[in-house]
Amino acid sequence: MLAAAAVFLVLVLSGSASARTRVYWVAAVPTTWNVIPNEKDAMSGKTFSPADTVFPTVVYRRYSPHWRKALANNPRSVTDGGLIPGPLLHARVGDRIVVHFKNMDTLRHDPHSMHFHGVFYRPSSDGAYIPGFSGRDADVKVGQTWTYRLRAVSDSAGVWPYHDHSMSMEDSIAGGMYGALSILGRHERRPDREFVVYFNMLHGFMTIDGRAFVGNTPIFRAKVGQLVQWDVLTLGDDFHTFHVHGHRWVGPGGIPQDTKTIGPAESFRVHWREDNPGTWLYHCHVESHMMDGMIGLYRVSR
Ligand SMILES: [Cu+2]
Repeated sequence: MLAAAAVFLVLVLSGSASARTRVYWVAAVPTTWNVIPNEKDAMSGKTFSPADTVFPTVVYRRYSPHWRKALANNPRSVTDGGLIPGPLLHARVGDRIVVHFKNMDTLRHDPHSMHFHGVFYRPSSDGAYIPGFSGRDADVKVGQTWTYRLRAVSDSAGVWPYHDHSMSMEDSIAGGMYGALSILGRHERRPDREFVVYFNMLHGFMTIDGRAFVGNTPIFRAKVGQLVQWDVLTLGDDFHTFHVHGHRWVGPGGIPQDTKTIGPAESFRVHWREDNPGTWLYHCHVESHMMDGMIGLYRVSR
């Protein structure tokens, strides 16, 4: 009887038997980024030189505990493995998320921060610069650290952006300093494949995950029968239209869709059970954006 009461008490106190604390270590770091590593637009045949496509910038980077070792932000299968976007942060409804952040911006020497959409937090984890109100969470200077404490609550399931909201926010976002949170419902099944499509203008090109044109943007891969999830996000000033060839998903009201528009700081995820093998295009369907680089390949094998 006493044991049963103790178990009950533990369950009540923890909220859920399966709730976890997810701990991430992230830093703002300088890097040299190439928007078009193969220096080519495969569709038009136009070529570029590194003078057009390579530039120094500051991005979010995943680290091992206490920032001992710089790590890859994401697996190749999720974003093509580069440093744009930042680490994909995973959680499940009920979890606590702890993000330890360090400013290592020795390029611009700007203050930075992290501001998260979609989750519960106190003002000291907001990361947004508010004159006279905000604290160090919004103004992490070079060499300093801050810990953001977040909770994935019942209305957090979905995909959400995070980004710099310090005084240097505009330059930071324009330089590729953004990432995504991917939060599963309490009992939701994990997809077999997860792809992040981050639409943004970068260095004058229209990019997906910081790259422009087929052959540079991520090549996403899946197998027939797999549950695939596409996480679609954008920041900056433009609206985009997400489109994947040869596939449809179920939209609001149960209506099938193969396009969905997205505005600045909006985000969504779509799912399907893969059933159509082949090599397909995914792209922004705003025509000029597609021609300026927002297009990539999706390969489905049997
Ligand atoms: Cu677009």
